[in-house]
Amino acid sequence: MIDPSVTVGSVRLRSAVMTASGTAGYGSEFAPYVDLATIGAVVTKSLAPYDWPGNPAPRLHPVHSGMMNSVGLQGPGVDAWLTRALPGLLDTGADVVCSIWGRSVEDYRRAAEMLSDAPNSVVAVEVNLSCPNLEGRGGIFAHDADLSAEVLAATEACGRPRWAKLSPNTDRIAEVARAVTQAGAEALTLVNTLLGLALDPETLRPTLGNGGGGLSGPAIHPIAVRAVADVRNALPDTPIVGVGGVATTADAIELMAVGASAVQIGTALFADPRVLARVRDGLVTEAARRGLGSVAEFTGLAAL
Ligand code: RRO
Repeated sequence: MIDPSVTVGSVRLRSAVMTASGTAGYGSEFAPYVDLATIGAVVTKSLAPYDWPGNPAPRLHPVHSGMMNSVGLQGPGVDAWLTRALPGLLDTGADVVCSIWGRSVEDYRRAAEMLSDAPNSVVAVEVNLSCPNLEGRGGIFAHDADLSAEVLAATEACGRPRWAKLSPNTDRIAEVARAVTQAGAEALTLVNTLLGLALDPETLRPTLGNGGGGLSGPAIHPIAVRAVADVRNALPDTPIVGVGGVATTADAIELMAVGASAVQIGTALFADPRVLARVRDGLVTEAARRGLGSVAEFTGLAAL
């Protein structure tokens, strides 16, 4: 028997496969397609301490090898999520990672405080420092190591492990990773989307309502693999959750082999949410074929 479970720092997950924030709703939306109690965790769309309307439509647009999005952080806020969406999600038996965002350090602090009494099945908080679609705030938090560290230090009140989600739109990812780890992040989620722009070929106007957006999907997979490898090399003791263009078992193994303890699947869910179960099972099958005793043994297996 192959052990399918993995650990991300102090958090034990039933499977190495999670949903990626923003691609599976806030609640039990995916329960009709996959038994949510058998995946690693459901990671929520990022929540602020207040409700937020998001960006004008269109918010999603398919491109070669991936997808562009500019959802603009739409959400009901942490309190409304705790009372309206979380109970139904917990009924599925899922473990949950709550992703939070803010426009200021204070916002992140408030969002974290609101989670202090959340049920134990909210096993971690993912601190999203890397949304590409937030304007009027002077850029992406995760491009500033000091500011990112300040945010992490401010989120301790959530009372559970914090994973810092970082941006691939910088060559300083290892520097930011070090800063947030020293400030209290137990793990790192690598990576968010890449800044992109796509035009309608006829009108030559941006395809998304907000202009540019974040690129995700197979196109960014090698970028995610590189980011995980670089950060693992710089911080070998910090657990990493790999995310970026995972659509197959081989993609997941690639991220784990360069150092990820677990993976998240996002864009591929739009085509078929059952990819979660396929990769969950594929990791076990592939571990057996390679003579491993557990899925966790894929972590760091790369011959770099
Ligand atoms: O809501 C979004 O537009 C969004 C977020 Br919060 C994020 O972290 N990454 C992304 O590609 N889109």
